[in-house]
Amino acid sequence: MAKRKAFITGITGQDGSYLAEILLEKDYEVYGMIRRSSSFNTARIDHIFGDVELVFGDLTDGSVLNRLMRTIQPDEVYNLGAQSHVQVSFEIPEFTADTTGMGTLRLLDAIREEGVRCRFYEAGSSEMFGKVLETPQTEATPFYPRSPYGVSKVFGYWITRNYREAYGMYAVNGILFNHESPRRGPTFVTRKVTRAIGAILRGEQDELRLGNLEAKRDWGFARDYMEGAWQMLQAEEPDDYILATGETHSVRELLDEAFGYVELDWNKYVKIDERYFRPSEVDLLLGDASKAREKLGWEPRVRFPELVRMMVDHDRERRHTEEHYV
Ligand code: NAP
Ligand code: F7E
Repeated sequence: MAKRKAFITGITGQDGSYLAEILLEKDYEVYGMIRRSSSFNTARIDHIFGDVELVFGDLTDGSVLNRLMRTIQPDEVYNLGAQSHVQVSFEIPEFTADTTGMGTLRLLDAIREEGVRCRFYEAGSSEMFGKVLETPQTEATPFYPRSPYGVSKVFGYWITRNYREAYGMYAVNGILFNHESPRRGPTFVTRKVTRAIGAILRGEQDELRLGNLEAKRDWGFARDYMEGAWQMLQAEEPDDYILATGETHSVRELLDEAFGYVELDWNKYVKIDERYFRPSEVDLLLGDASKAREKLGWEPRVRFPELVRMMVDHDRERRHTEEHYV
């Protein structure tokens, strides 16, 4: 039997790299779209470079998306590409909307235009709940985004639902709460903290500048969540699902857990810096993933303390200044 073909946007990112590994283990032929960059941007997938087919493209370039859908004819499309940094989205709102919002429309429309019969996954986000209207958040909780990023993801969510309803496409939204790993980008708060701990232990850093320590997040492990994304596309009918751990912790608790693990007192290192406060903040996220548990049999395997330790262990081992993800 011919291998199933998967197409991933954002394959060079945290989630894309885990998803590519998962799909290769399941014997898919994996195509990944990468952007041209003036320096290498494939550190997270270098270990599987020979096993995946990389093609150039960009979510802002519709003609390329059409050509890629026509020539590859994938069975499953995972749209993970995005300008994914919430604070940065306030600095570059139009680019964020173009990539993170309009990019989803361009890809869906390429699939429709080219008549490709595939299943489509959209990387939705708990940032859509923003200034939350109820806690815990479920698939029925109304959205109230608080950043250009969140607003762009709400567009991505609705256009995915609209293409499902209007054209009968198999298109699903994963509504994923924060998920982290040793491959997390270095400017997200978990990785910023664990990298700083590594540098402090090596005597390379003696200060860690952070913003709001009171914000609370539902933090899980990225690989668990990419297993869930794949499971969503295997269901008989397309539907939308939350993936979350059902636990919430403040940034302050993250500091306690991470610095406590290596027996350091974070109060000696952390300085509050106004630059890291957002124009409008998301104070509390806590997800209810019962639907994914009941309908897909999905469960998060890694809990908060284990996740933090995994990341600290990775970052204390690192001997080089450049990024080494795997
Ligand atoms: P990430 O590490 O920031 O990766 C983002 C990926 O998107 C990278 O491969 C990046 O390529 C690519 N990209 C950026 N702009 C693009 C463009 N214009 N055209 C094509 N590709 C572009 O993000 P992640 O944490 O893996 O998250 C994956 C997806 O899930 C994103 O859509 C994110 O918004 C969403 N999400 C993430 C979380 C989370 O907690 N991690 C939660 C909910 C939803 P370069 O490497 O070239 O920059
Ligand atoms: O911030 C606070 C910050 O940037 C978490 C993305 O993957 O998850 C991610 O978005 C919290 C916020 O993630 C610093 O104010 C304090 O309250 O790690 P973050 P995020 O904004 O939750 C969602 C689900 C996504 O979809 C996004 O793509 O931590 N915080 N001090 C800080 N945050 C950062 N980055 N840096 C600080 O110094």
